[in-house]
Amino acid sequence: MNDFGDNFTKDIQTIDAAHHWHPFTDTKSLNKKGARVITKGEGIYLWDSEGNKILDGMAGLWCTNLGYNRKELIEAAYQQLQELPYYNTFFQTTTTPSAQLAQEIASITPGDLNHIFFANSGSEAVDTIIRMVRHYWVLEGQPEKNTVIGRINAYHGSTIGGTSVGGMSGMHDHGGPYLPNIAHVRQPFWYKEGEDLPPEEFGLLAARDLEEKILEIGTDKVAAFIGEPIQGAGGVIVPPESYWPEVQRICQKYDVLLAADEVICGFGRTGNWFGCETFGFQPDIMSMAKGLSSGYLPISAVAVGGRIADSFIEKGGEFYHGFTYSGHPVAAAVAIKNIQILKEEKIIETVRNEIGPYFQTQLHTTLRDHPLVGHIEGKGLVAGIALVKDKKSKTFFENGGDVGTICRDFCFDNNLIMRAVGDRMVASPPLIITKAEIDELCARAKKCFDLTLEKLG
Ligand code: PXG
Repeated sequence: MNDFGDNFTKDIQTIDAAHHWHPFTDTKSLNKKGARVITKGEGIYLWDSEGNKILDGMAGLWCTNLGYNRKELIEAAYQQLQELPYYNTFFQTTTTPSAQLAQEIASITPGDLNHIFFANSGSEAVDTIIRMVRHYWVLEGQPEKNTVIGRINAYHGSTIGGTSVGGMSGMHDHGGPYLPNIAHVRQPFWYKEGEDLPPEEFGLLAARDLEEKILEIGTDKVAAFIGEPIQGAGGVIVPPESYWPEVQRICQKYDVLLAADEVICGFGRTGNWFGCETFGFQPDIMSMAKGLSSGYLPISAVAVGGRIADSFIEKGGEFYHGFTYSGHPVAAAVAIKNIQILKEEKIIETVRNEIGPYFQTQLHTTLRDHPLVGHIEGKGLVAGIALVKDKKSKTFFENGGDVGTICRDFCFDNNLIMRAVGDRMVASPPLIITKAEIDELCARAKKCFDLTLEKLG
């Protein structure tokens, strides 16, 4: 039985299987079992059509930072819908929310990232960065400085541009060939690729792979480097502290623009407004999405620093780029309210000083000694947990992501949402999570890790 009548779940699953093609999903196997129908959310919890209450340890897809059913966000959207549901910003017009949101974002971004270009998704923001940095060098009289460097195992979205600079080999196998003049360097994945070096030494080594690549391609040919402060979809890879300052030094030395993809790290996830602040570097340009509106409506932005913006404004004339919904007034109104709540309730300070450290400590306390857990890394309210075959000798499972998938499925069946990335379990709960809820998350995770171990025999 459920709240909706006996056949509700089945009926939705049937039409879903017949007509709804899901992203990143094996349709055949999903259709066999039927998708779980999510019907309601409140705080950090979701409910499905069977009445199960689920702890959302992923904040949707790393985005519902203020949790579900925040009345002020809903009210902001409703009011703006009544006032002006849509107007564009292409042809010499603006709207009040889009102008105000641009000002608001400029006030929270570090350095001189004061010019804000709006889009609707993280992927579009990344594509915008690719087009902007390449055109910047055209405006500066160096049209051949057009290679963009990303990293192996980075995720920057599913559009052609995002997939190209992203470093997921599986994605490159689908739908290519991808953009020319893109290169990839190694990731700062100390636990798996640290070569027995102390983390700080390995951080420098990983950064210097970028230097080698720039020199190999030619300093006059590299436009920009793009990276997530913490790789999210790649499994929550937290770089050693030496990594980002060294990347910044290298970019400055060779006059390569530095782009931060803050789609996951932005808006408090790591305990600061942006991940670049947590890791001590200043990008020339950054993308943001997800937490910008707490996922209530699709909106993303690119914050552009003075160097690039001034060149476009002074020399560029019209930049042929934009989206119908760039600066959508309803999404912008929600984002303004979202930022206001983050400020008024000091949520980011709380993540930095109290709830983030508590989350990391509790994860360690609960899971560190578990036979399956090789390593736990995280910052603020995001963490990655490596599952290993043998803890002492640090032996990884041969079969890639199978164990992660088993564990993820146990979580799902036990009303806890955690992501599996290969053999890494990932958590990224809403920023409003309480200490008691963190305890509950950890206890449920432990139970599911136990079930996984049991199943592996
Ligand atoms: N950059 C980063 C760093 C991201 O994490 C994007 C760009 C693309 O954003 P859009 O809004 O176009 O999806 C992302 C998105 C996962 C998962 O399973 C992660 C993302 C999206 C969907 C699933 O971890 N990140």
